[in-house]
Amino acid sequence: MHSHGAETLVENANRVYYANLYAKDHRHKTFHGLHHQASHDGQQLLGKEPWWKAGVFYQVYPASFKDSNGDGWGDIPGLISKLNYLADLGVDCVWLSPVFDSPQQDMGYDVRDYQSIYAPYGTVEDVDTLTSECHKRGMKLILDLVVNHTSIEHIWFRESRSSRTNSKRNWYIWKPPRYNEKGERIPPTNWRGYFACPTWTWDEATQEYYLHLYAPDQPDLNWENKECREAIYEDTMRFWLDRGVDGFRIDTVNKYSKRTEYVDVPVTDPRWESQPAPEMWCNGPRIHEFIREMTAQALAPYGAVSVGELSNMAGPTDVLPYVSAARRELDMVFEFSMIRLGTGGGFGPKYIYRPYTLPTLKEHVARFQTFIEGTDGWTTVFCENHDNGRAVSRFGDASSPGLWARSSRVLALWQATLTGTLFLYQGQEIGMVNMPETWGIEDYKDVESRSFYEDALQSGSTELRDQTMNGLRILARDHSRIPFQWDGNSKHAGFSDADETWMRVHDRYKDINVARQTGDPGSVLEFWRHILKLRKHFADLFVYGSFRSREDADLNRYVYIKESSIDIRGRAGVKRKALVIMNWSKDTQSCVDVRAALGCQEHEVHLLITSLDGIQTNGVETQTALGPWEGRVYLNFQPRI
Ligand code: TEU
Repeated sequence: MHSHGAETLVENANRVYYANLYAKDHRHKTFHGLHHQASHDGQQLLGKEPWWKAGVFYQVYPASFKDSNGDGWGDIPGLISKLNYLADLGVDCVWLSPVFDSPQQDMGYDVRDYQSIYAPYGTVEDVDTLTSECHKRGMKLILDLVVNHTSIEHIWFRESRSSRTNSKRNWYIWKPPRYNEKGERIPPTNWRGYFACPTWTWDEATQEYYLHLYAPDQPDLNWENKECREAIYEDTMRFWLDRGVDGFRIDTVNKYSKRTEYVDVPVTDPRWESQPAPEMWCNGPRIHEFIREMTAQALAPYGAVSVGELSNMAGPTDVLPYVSAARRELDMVFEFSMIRLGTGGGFGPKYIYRPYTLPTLKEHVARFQTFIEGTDGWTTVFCENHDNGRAVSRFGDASSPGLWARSSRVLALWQATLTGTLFLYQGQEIGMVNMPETWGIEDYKDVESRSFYEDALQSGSTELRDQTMNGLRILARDHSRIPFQWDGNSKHAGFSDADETWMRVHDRYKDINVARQTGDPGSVLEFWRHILKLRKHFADLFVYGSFRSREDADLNRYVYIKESSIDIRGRAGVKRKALVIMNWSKDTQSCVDVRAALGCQEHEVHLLITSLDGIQTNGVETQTALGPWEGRVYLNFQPRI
């Protein structure tokens, strides 16, 4: 326990600390914020490391961010008009989801032309302006590279399907039909793809099937074909890097190399004719060769940053080769085991909700926090993107009165204290929540949601239909795709002044929006802004520190230690440490023994932050119980600013 005197000392130190930090924030704001300064306590590491490790990435979903021309779709000029907002938040790099010309069967993940822009988003020149406007503000820009497949309308596919002898026939994967014992034509294999349909579509004109892991409108490119690979490097990557973008988020990066034997997989789900077969296309025999070639030929010459999307990974040993620096494959990857929690698997039962407990979540996080230790690999931190429900609705408490903001701040504290490169998804910083439960299937626009729902309807089982709808209400990709909430007074939450927007604006926009939260120190937005600064300031702990979980089996408390490679000033051999303790429940929970956890004396413990009222830390002792959805960070040293 604190003696009264020591407690006052700690409180005073904290008060002075925050006063200084805030004064500094305001001074620095004029030149783009504290996060761009690299000369702080604990930031010695930053000089040696590439910018993207401690950089904060922010994903923009262009259709829903900001509409500048009143057509109900977001656009690039709209995004440009909000770049100051992103710079002020502490963003270092904008990741823009696909804006290329596309028939929009899968929201631009079906590209018709890599070198032009879907007209409602703007033009190639708008992307150039976006790049330079980002650069002016000290931010980078990465685009979304979708090169596992194209749209069915891409010229390459139109040529490929034009005849069996066309020179681009082998740029896609074509196979002859099989016939069953009744003499009926059946697909080359029994594989089921990601959007609740078989992976093969019959082409009447040329009498063969083509492969598509996603929708029938998204035929897979054949990476086995060298000319095709070269065209991908030239027409997609070099084209945009030559124009000045800083790199790519690379879609479905571990699916380019398919297993070469096209054979049936065992029946694991007898409800469907086609069966999940990710082992036939994930991490295939030539995948590392392809990625190394791509990096060597198209990315490395430009110093481009890359973050690849991996799915269906067995575990860290499979992930490491992709991100080991010596192998020169990818800078970073997204590994999905945590973000998939609650789903019933990627294929048939994806939207049959599967409850899980906090220890399971902790286990996934710990695995992908620690797997890089002692290696030359790197990891990423994220809990939202355009393919998942909102984090506060899934992991926090979006609906109990009073707990939405508290749990949103705890999730911010969690993300901002984890090791790796941090990715934020638009709206996460204001605690945007899932679509209201009262909205019906007609408000879900996503091809995946629609396909799974349709599939459930076709099964004739009302139970399956209801279960699917229930799962969609929690997990659907649509939740993250509704318009961004800028303010509570304007039409469509300030997103657009069109009569109608492409997706409905959330009913709660009057409560949850940027204008309302700006300048309110207890708001989710200001908490994010603040904690991102702390993350940078204590980068040795939060970005680069080693991760040790504690209380693994605790169902409500989430506790871990981050340890720096740097000694406490003046105490050789004693490492700087942070203890993160969060209450992930609506009930009060006891605190852990902070002193013992940090292995130091009581007077050496410093409370860095509590999520309770944003930055207000006064009066919190190390032994005080944690209120509902409260998180704290303690240090074993006196922080300096
Ligand atoms: O997603 C790839 C993917 O396989 C999944 O992670 C995705 O979440 C899907 O829902 C699986 O069921 C990428 C894009 O992020 C996604 O938006 C696209 O639909 C997909 O590729 C196809 O391009």
